[in-house]
Amino acid sequence: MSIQRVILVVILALSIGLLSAFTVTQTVKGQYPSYSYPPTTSAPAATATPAATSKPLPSATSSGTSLVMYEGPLTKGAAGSTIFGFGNTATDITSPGPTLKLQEGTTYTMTVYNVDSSTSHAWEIVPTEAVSNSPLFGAGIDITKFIPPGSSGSVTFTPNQTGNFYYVCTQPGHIGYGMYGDVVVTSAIPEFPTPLILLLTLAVGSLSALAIRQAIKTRLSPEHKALEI
Ligand SMILES: [Cu+2]
Repeated sequence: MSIQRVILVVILALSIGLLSAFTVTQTVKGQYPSYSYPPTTSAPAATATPAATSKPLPSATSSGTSLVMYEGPLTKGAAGSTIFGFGNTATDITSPGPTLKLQEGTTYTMTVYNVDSSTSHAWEIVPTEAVSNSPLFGAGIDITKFIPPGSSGSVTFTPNQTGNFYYVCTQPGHIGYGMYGDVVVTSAIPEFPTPLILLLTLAVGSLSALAIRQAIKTRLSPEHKALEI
């Protein structure tokens, strides 16, 4: 085998290595399209511990990661029709409410306290900023019968889809009164960072070339073995 052929084989091996790494990367990316590196490690926004009050305890059996939100009249920023909202605590209710950060595949139990003294509210996750009778991930609390003033409700759900969604109150007109917030669901699987992809590409390409070089060397005739390839 001539040197030229060996070089050709090495180039071919490098190309195969590059293509393999690229294919693996693209496959992984295709499976987890909406993920960004570094992974979001921040804790879910709504993790405030419920205030020790006389409010009734959640009726649902709790499981998974516990989340708590409060809903009712705005504690700040009320203007025009914007009078209701959501908060991580009973004394920090805003419109829009705090962004709820969730991870795909994690089970959550959300408890929502209605701290309003006179108006019933509800809570659900929806794909658009509109009331739905079919909440996303089944994440809805009293969406048709509503949470009475001073009471609370719970729901256990597992996001099975990444993306940007919303949580809203289902009482007619309450979205217009300010009762909405963002929901961000991220994947649990991290994407390969670009430097790692390059390193992997180089490693696979180099290893392929090295293996082929060794294979060729062992088959060379004695006089060709003296040549360095
Ligand atoms: Cu409401």
